[in-house]
Amino acid sequence: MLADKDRIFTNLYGFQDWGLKAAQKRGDWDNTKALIERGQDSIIEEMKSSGLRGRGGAGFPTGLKWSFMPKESKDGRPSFLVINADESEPGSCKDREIIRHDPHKLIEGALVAGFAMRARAAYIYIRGEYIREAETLQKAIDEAYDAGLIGKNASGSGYDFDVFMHRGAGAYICGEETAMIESLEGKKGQPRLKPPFPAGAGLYGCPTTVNNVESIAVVPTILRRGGAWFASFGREGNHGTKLFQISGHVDKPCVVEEEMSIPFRELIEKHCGGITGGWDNLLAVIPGGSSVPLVPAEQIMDAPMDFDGLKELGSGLGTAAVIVMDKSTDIVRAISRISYFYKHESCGQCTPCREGTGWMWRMMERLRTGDAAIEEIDMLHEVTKQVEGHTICALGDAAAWPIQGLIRHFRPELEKRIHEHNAQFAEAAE
Ligand code: L3W
Ligand code: SF4
Repeated sequence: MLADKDRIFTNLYGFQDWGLKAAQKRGDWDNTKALIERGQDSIIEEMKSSGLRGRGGAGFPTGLKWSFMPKESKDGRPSFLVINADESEPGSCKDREIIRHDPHKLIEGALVAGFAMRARAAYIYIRGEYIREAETLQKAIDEAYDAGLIGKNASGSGYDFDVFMHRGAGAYICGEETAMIESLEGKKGQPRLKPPFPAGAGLYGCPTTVNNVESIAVVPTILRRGGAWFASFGREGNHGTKLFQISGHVDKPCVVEEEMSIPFRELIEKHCGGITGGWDNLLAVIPGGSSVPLVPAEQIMDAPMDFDGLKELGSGLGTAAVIVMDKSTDIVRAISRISYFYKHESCGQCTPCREGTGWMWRMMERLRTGDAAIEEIDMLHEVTKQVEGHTICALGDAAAWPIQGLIRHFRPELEKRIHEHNAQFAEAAE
């Protein structure tokens, strides 16, 4: 278990004030100028050595991503950092806690990361429903400006750097990095085709890096304590500390910072007081937010909670939003509800997703009630395969994978419902 001295988010539960003075007492903004004076290349190398992988779901190596940004400006074009605070993945609620209770970690991280990428400014795109969080964040940004920590000659470093907050308007798809860029430009939030990646052509056509809130908020601590310190946690290729968000059928749902790769059982025992009704009552877990396939109880128990460990189980760490379901769960209904979410949130610009998400949800509803033919299970699986990998952005995959997970692990339950429904129908007809 992670020792208190190794926690980055020391005010995660808001026991102390989030404001600048209290944040400084906790170590934030401590000689930020010295961090900047290390120079861009040195900061990027330190981030690479930390092994930090993006905390927004995809797990792309952060230092490597920053290194894609140009060292020289072409045609006088500025570079930008965009921070993804559009936390909308069902189950995810960690970025919210950072913004509520530790906003200065994010703003200081924005400055240092922005400097490392030679960015002119950071845009923090915050989920529209996070009304109080947006108020807190804006106040924290204002405090940082007033104290000379950001803005002209930020923190006395000689570097000019602005931080702007932009509120979303409630579309899940704006969490996809290129849809977010479109939305920031004032357009309809629809994903762009990649490549080009944002590092080549992003906000207003300028080089841009989009990073998740948690990825940026850990940067100052990594630089102060060293990449090797961060890399000392977790397994090879899965380093660092991580915010896990555990919801569902546990005794105490919570957001907690833990060592990457902690086994699932230990995570739940130590922080959540166990599974409701005991371990024998566990049915399945969605370990990384609604986009990743569920893992049945017997497979998840001793699994390391990290990118590679969960990938081996056919699932993923995603945002580490761990949704625990006990045996009282109607698992077919749960996945059908997730299907409805993706159908609702599809931006509609590519056919496999626009049409496929509706098809998948309607078939899921038929399977939920059992009012389907046995062959429709394979037919639905086939539809998920037609959507997966055939769309502009990852929403198509995210809609397909939970259903594939259900069919892989709970086919007998689907068949049982159809047989029971047919038996009832036959009985009624007699
Ligand atoms: C330059 C290359 N850049 C990749 C960059 C790319 C992006 C990052 C990862 O989806 C996942 C999705 C959800 N040159 C590059 C390059 N990059 N190759 O690296 O890219 P990618 O395409 O692997 O992922 P993505 O499209 O960003 C994100 C999953 O996250 N998810 C949850 C999302 C939840 C939220 C939320 O609530 N805040 O976002 C859960 O699993 O399904 O698979 O920056 O540009 N050659
Ligand atoms: Fe839009 Fe869906 Fe296509 Fe993504 S996959 S661009 S959400 S239609």
